[in-house]
Amino acid sequence: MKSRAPLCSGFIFLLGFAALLSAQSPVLIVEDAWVRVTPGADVAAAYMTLRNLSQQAVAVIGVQSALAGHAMIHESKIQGGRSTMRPVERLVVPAGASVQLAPGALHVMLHMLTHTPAVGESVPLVLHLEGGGTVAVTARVRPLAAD
Ligand SMILES: [Cu+2]
Repeated sequence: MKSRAPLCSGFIFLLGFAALLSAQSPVLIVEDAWVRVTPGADVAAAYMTLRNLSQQAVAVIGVQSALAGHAMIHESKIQGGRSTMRPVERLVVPAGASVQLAPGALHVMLHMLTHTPAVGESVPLVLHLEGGGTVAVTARVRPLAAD
């Protein structure tokens, strides 16, 4: 029983160190971020690859964009021959792994667009991580036919 206290404080020290690390270095890297715009629609979808460089799972719990009044993560699925979407409140990227947001699957849904962005335009996105961190992303607008 005596050896318990030092072990415990060592663990708390480690936790504190991990928190410090995650505050200073990016745990989540975003690659190939792009937005597909449908002319005339007031929604658009953003796609990207999330790479977790850390040794702990990272969860994305929210998205914001200056282009959209409301943004959230969706997952598309084929159900009964029809394509449906459901909100993903918490997208987990396992330690050392990647998760792809791509057409027909996971995507960031941008609702209430402030304007229809032009092909080539840069769209800023902010990913909110569980635990308080954020990741800034710049997504490039590609034409409707892109995939
Ligand atoms: Cu959607």
